[in-house]
Amino acid sequence: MGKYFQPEIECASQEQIRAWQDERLVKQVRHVYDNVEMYRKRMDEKGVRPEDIKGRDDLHKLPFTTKDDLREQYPYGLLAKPLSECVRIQSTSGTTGRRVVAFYTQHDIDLWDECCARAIVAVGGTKEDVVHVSYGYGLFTGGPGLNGGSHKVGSLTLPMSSGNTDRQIQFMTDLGSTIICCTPSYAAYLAESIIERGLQDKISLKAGIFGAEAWTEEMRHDIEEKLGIKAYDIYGLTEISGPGVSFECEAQSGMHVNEDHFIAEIINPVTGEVLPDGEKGELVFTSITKEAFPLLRYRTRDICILSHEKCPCGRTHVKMTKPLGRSDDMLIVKGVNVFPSQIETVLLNKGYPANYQIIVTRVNNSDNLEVQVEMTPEMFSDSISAISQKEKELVSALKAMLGIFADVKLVAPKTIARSEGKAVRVIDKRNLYQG
Ligand code: DLL
Repeated sequence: MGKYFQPEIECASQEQIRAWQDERLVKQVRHVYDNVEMYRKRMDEKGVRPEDIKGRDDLHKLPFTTKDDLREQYPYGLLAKPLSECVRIQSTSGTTGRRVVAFYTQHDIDLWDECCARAIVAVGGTKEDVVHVSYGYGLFTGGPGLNGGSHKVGSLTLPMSSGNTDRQIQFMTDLGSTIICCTPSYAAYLAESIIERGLQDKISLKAGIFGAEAWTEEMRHDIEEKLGIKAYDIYGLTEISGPGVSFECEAQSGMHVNEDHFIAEIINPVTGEVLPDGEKGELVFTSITKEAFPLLRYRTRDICILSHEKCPCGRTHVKMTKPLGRSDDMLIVKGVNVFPSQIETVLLNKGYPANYQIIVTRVNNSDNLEVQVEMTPEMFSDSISAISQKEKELVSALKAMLGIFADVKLVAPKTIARSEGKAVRVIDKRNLYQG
C-alpha cells in the first residue's frame, strides 16, 4: 500500500463518496442558480428547479456546459462570486481567439493545490523531496498547479517553468531534483539532453508527473528507461481547475478522479445520453466544491472510459483511462491547445482561400506545426521574394493568434487535394491516441 495525502478522503468508501457528492451537488446547484444568469435561464428553460436536484441521481436533469458557452460568457458571465472575492485567474486559448478565463477564490486555489498534492504523494512525494516544476508558469495552469501542490506536501519546490534546458539540467544536478513535473514531450527531450551530456549519473530523479497532452505507453517506457524513473500521468483542464482533476497512482493503469470535488460522467457525444462504466464516450465534469467558477456538466470533448474496479493502491475514487481521442478537432501542439478554426480565421482575414492543410509531426520529441496554404492565382505570379515575404507575414499573424510558431508554406493554386466529403484539414502524424 502506498502513501496518501488525505487517506480519509482518497480511500473513503463508495457510500461516503456518494454522500459527499449528493450533499455538495445540491448546494452547488443552488449556488449557480442564484448567482449565474446563464444557468438560471437554462434550468428555467428545462423546467428544472434547484430543489429538484436532490443528489447525484438527478445530475442528468441539469444542462450541459460547452466551451462555446465559456466563450460567449467571456469574461465575467459565469462568475458565481463577486470579483472582489477572487484572487486569481488562469486561462487557455479558445476556438476563435477568444480566450477561456477561469476565476478562483482562495478556497478554490486551496482545493486545487490539494488535488495536486494528492498526485505528488501518489508518486512517492514527501517533504524530503525536491519537486522540479517545468510546466509553464503564467496563465497556463500547469506550473501554478503543481507548484501549489508541492507546497502543500512541504517539498522543496523549484519553480523552473519551461525552456532553457541547460539551466533545467544544472538545477536538477546541483539541487538534486527528485520529482520532475512537465509535459511528456519535454520529459523525453530532457532525457535525451541529459544522455547527450553524459549526466545520467548526476541526476537523482525518481519519478515524473507528466500530462497536459496525449502520450503513449511506448513513450512512458522510453522516458522511464532513459531517466531511470517511474513516469506517471496527470490530467486536468483549466475550466475545471487545472492539473490534478485526476492522477495516476502506483498501479499506473488509469487516473483516479478527485471525486470529492468533481463528478465525472461519460456521455454519448452525439446524443448526450449517459453511458455506464466500461463504455467509451465523452468525459463530462461537474465541479461541486468550487466557488468562483463552478461548471455544471462541462463537456471536456476528451474521449475516455470510467472504471470503479478495485485498485491495488487502496484508493477508491473512480478511474479514467488516458484520453483516447477528442470529440472535436482540437490539437495540442507543444502543450498549446490549437483549433483549426483559429488558423482558418487568420488565413481568411489575410485574403487567402480556405484551401489549406495543417500538418503536425513530432521530430526528436518536439512537435512541429506546418500550415500549407494555396495562393490565389494573382499571388502566384509574384516574385519569390514577395512570396517569402507573405509567408513571413502569415507566420507572425499565426504566432499572434496561437502563441506558437507555425511553419507556413504557400503552395500553387489547386495543389491541395480536394475532398468529396469533409475537407481533410488536419494531418496529425504523431499517432498519440491509443485504443
Ligand atoms: O493542460 C492542464 C494540465 C496541466 C494537465 C499540466 C496536466 C498537467 P488545458 O490547457 O486547459 O489544461 O488543456 C486541457 O489538455 O481537455 C485534454 O485534452 C488535454 N490533457 C490534459 N492532460 C492530459 C493527459 C491543462 N494527461 C486539455 N493526457 C484536456 C492527454 C491531456 N491529454
